[in-house]
Amino acid sequence: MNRVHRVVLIDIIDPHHNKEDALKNLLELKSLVTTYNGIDIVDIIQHRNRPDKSTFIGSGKVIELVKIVAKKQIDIVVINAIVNLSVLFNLTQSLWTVNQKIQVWDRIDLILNIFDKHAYTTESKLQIEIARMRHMGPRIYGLGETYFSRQGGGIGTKGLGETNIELMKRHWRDRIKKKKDQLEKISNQHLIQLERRHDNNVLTVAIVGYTNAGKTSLFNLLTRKNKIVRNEMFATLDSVTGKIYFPSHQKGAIISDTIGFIKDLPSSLIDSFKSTLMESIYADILLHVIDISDPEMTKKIETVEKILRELRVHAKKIIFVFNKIDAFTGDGEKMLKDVGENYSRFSPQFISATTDYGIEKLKKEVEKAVVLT
Ligand SMILES: Nc1nc2c(ncn2[C@@H]2O[C@H](COP(=O)(O)OP(=O)(O)OP(=O)(O)O)[C@@H](O)[C@H]2O)c(=O)[nH]1
Ligand SMILES: [Mg+2]
Repeated sequence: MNRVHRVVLIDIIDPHHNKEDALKNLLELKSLVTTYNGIDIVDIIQHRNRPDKSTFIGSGKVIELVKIVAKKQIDIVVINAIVNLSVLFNLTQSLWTVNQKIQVWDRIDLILNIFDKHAYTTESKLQIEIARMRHMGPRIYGLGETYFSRQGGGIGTKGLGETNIELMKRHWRDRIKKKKDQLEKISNQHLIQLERRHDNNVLTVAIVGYTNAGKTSLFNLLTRKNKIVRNEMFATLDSVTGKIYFPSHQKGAIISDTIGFIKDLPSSLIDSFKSTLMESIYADILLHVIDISDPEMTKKIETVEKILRELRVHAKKIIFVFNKIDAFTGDGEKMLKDVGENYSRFSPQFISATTDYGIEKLKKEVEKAVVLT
């Protein structure tokens, strides 16, 4: 059995941000970290400051962090931001003095490590490997440079370090290329499948949305499948497809469920997952599932829309599916008015995937879209 990792979270808050936002940010980070499993959050450093260029938290806080890591036997430091790789390198170096196995993760590392635990197919594993190599590569050169110049420096052979770094870079590039070629083969098979569907006039509906919104729950309801539903972020990592039938119409459709989105996903990471997201990119109709009981709903809708734009989705019709209506506790009338004002072009539907509320009506709406498309 692996022992539980002891973690310290670092969150730098811009002095201009209000306290409430900072708290929400921290809550999301906490639920992300606990999704990883086997992690114990031992300490949290929340500091109001501007990010420092070389250490992110500033030299004073680094001293504090070194003490915490030593005293509380921390294994992993998680930074709630996407930071420059040199920052991760500098922090790792400072912390080495007290723990030579210390790991410093930024948000991308954290997400990739979570993905890694939930990846089952060759495709998602390859995508993670490629994303990780892209993210890790420069850090390894960083270590290499310090290490090799120290080695070489003493005996007056400075050139040695440089050659080795070049070799390492080339080796790294070759490995990425190999993995990419493997992934491309899988992507191409997908494309052929999508084209075949298109040629046969089979319509496709894709379920998309923020992570934990209830996409898989809805997918299971519509397809009578039994995919894993968990109160966890990124429970789903691959795309799965099923069939949806309509009682009054012969024309069924293929429906897919896929990985959820989250804010601050760098484009490179989204890019790595394009193979998995292909079902969503080429779908005719999108069901954007939204957790209406979430106070952060509006921001999460924006995040999902932004990512859909980045992916250049082809859908001719997008339906907003407001889920978890059973858990909604706010002012119902106001909510209906707001949704009507802001999202009426997305044919808003209100459902509860746990109580079945609104599912029949949603199906009719999807059927209408399928018939019209
Ligand atoms: N109260 C309530 N909870 C729901 C509803 N639909 C889903 N949930 C819960 O929300 C959590 C996430 O559900 P999933 O279906 O796994 O959500 P997802 O969007 O597929 O999540 P990821 O795959 O992790 O991105 C689970 O704990 C579900 O039981 C609903 O209508 N009402
Ligand atoms: Mg899911």
